[in-house]
Amino acid sequence: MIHRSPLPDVEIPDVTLTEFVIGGAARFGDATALVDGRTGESLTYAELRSAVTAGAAGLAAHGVGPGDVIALMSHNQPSFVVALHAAIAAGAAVTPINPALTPGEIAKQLRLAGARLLIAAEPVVDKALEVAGEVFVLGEHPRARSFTSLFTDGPAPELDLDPATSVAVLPFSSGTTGIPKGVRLTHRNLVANLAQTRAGWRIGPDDVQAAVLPFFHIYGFTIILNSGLLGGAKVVTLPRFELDEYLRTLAAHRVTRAYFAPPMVLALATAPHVEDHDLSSLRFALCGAAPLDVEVTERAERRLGCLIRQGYGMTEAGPGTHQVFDDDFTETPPGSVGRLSPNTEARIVAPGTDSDVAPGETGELLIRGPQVMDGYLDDPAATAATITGGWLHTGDLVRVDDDGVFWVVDRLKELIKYKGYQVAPAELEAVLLTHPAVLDAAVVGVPHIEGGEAPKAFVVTGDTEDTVGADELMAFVAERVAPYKKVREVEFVERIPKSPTGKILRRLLRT
Ligand code: 4UU
Repeated sequence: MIHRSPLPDVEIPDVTLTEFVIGGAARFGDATALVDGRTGESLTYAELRSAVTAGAAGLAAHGVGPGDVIALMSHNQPSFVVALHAAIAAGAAVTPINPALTPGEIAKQLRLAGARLLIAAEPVVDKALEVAGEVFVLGEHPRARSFTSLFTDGPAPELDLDPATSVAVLPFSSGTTGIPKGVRLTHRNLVANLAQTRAGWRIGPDDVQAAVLPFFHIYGFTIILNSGLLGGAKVVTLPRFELDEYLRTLAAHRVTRAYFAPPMVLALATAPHVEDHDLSSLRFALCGAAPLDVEVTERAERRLGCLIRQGYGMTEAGPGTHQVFDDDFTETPPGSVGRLSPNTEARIVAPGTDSDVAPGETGELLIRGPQVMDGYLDDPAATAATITGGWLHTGDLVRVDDDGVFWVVDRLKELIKYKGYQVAPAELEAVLLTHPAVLDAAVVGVPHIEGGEAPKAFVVTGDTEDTVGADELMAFVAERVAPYKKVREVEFVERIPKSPTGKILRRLLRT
């Protein structure tokens, strides 16, 4: 059975992402588009548009154009947005990089993405210079040219690109299995997802969006940043989540729409002094990227004075597939992820089969719609395993009720989510196997208070068991991966359970 959205299909304009998102900037003119919540630095829509044009013209003069990939590594700040849309308006695809990555991890993404230059935030320029050929800095740095020094007058380049086939953004995701892969999101994928979500959420010039979740991740990118700009809202950026600063920012900017990941909701539910802040402007709060406990949600709602509902999606779907629409925000049960977005179809199948489960039963969610990625970069095998007959395999177990409301029940895929960030077990296993004492290794997610879940490694050391301890192995991994990917528990075992074909049987390790 194919499930469909209760909303009618929306039209998907045949334009580039940047034209769609800030092409209409003239309508909002002198309204504030972006404010740095920490420094107060701000840009109006008119200023954003002219900075993007100057940046695009400058990049084009520098030789950047369609077919090129530009890497962007920064925390949330207004200049991230200028660089992002300038690169896209120059015709390039942008691969966003998490600034927490180690130099080795950054080098790998640059290489896989085929990035020709890297635009980096000032605090991570030194790391960028270790691994990238050409680095521009957002801000100033003694060893790197500033991105704004590229700006030139003159029109943005005329682009001859097909929005349906040209990649706009290339985020990395491990999907249902394996190591992180470039996700080819075309202009059309992202324009579609923005048009789809707009149908369910009324974001307008009176709205103020709090943007602390990172723009380098698809949730921050599409749902928070670009949805906000499309609607003409004021987007207030913060570089990281610090509870007191966050609450002060909500109050000072009279934020109307807040976007959370589960650790933020947990912090709001348990921290003192939340009520000391005037949060009366808040009308909408969304949480996504990982499972959220209903009891924690209710505690946080009472202190915020605003309902919290969940969003769901994945990088490979640009990301949104389900929404709690503004119109049914109150009635949609907490704990659910709402209904299908327009132009989005779903099936729920028995895992590993192509058979639909009986109504109300739990199974793997498959998604079909214009937001589903064009495929993984340079990986036809992974693409073919993930999209079959036009259906994207989410690797999530869900059920749907009679009202068309979906519930995420469990995760079938091997992916671990630490604070909502992707951690790919295969990546950590590969690191562990480079340790001389490790004969075999398997990594699974285990419950973790702060992170929701965290990586635990099962390790076979054979005869050398006495010479390598858990702490040493954890330190070995920690030196090689970003902090959020750290292995936080190690168990030595005699062997790793595997299927006859050699696949790790992770379910057996999790119990
Ligand atoms: C249980 O995390 C994301 C996207 C988050 C998102 C999307 C639309 C948040 C709000 C929104 O409106 O993308 P990825 O690719 O990093 O991770 C995708 C995976 C899913 O497959 C699922 O396993 O993250 C998990 N996930 C969730 N799990 C995402 N949202 C939820 C959720 N409950 N609400």
